[in-house]
Amino acid sequence: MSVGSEDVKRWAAELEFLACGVTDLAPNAYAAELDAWLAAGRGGTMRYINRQAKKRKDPKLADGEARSVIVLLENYYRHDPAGDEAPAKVARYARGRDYHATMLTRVEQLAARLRQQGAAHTRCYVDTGPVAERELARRSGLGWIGKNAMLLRPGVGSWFFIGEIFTDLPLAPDAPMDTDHCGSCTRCLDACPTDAFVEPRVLDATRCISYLTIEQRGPIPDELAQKMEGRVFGCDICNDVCPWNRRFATDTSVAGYQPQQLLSDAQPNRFEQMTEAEFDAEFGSTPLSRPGLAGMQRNFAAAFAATVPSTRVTPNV
Ligand code: B12
Ligand code: SF4
Ligand code: SF4
Repeated sequence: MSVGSEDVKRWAAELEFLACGVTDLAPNAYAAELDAWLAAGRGGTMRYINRQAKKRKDPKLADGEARSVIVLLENYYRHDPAGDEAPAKVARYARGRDYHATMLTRVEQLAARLRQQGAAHTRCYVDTGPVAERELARRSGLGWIGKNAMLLRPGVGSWFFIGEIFTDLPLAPDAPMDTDHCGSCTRCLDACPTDAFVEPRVLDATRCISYLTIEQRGPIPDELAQKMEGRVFGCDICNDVCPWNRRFATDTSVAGYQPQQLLSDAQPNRFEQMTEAEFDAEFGSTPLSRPGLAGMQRNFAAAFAATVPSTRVTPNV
């Protein structure tokens, strides 16, 4: 049986992915933008992006056996007022189990089906691969790049992850989405507390609370710490204010994104007393394991620096 793009999309819908598109292995049309971003130091200490730049600019180098890329979107949104209002704020995407594993397992289910139907080669990525995921999604017709740098989808918004299957199946590519649905809106640019956008669609990661709390090693500069307002892991502001999300966000059907208690309980400062073993037991399978215990202690100290004069965090924050 020969597999076509429509078959793949039908199977993706059966697995309850939000959307599925197909693209080819052509070079990244925004390679120059990636180079400029890296050259300006916008990626800070995320040196892995420099190391992977060639592959990010040319998907063929990421996977020489593939002939098509299937791009999948996975809704992770859950109405969660307790998490939204918690004094210690964790970004929405990180309130459940580690999304890499949750989504990758589901992407691999689709890849297994492709192999049953004749694919000899499938390689799956969710966030961890040397590929420019937003650009692959844009050019497979799944959305446009908003002024907040996110991939947004008409009628959906941006509360989703992006994953891919590189495969040797020769699938018909979708037409890219080249339209801009932001119009004259600038809400995300205006709302960013650290002025991290150099211009629309260009984020200086070194000023972004998401980078500072998850990726950066070492202390968070005071000037930026003053703007964190309780954000101890990631930041959702430029997504929260977007009218597309306000209008269209709907709860995901995927159980793995169910918010866990995490930090929305009564003891938001408990990292102060925690041992490494306790942290691993409680947070080892969540995204909070990336900064680790020392990183979370640093984040709390910074996030409450405006209200707590010392580096110790008091119980009533
Ligand atoms: C490094 C990284 C970060 C960094 C830097 C983010 C950034 N904007 O560059 C930090 C730690 C700050 C970060 C934060 C977040 N991230 Co992040 N991150 C990544 C990662 C690993 C690489 C991104 C990258 O290469 N950045 C460098 C810039 C230059 O590339 P880019 O953003 O991909 O932009 C491409 C296009 O926009 C295009 N382009 C550039 N200019 C222009 C102009 C026009 C007009 C057009 C059309 C295109 C275009 O060129 C670039 C590629 O060549 C990707 C996964 C991946 N492998 O791609 C996830 C990823 C982008 N992150 C994701 C998420 C969810 C987040 C957060 C929401 C998490 C949070 N709540 O804290 C925030 C959002 C912050 C924001 N507004 O971007 C999702 C985004 C899903 C989506 N709907 O877009 C991804 C795709 C992970 C995933 N698999 O789902 N992230
Ligand atoms: S995630 Fe927060 S800090 Fe980063 S660009 Fe968006 S609003 Fe600014
Ligand atoms: S807030 Fe406005 S400008 Fe920013 S991404 Fe959403 S629609 Fe575009």
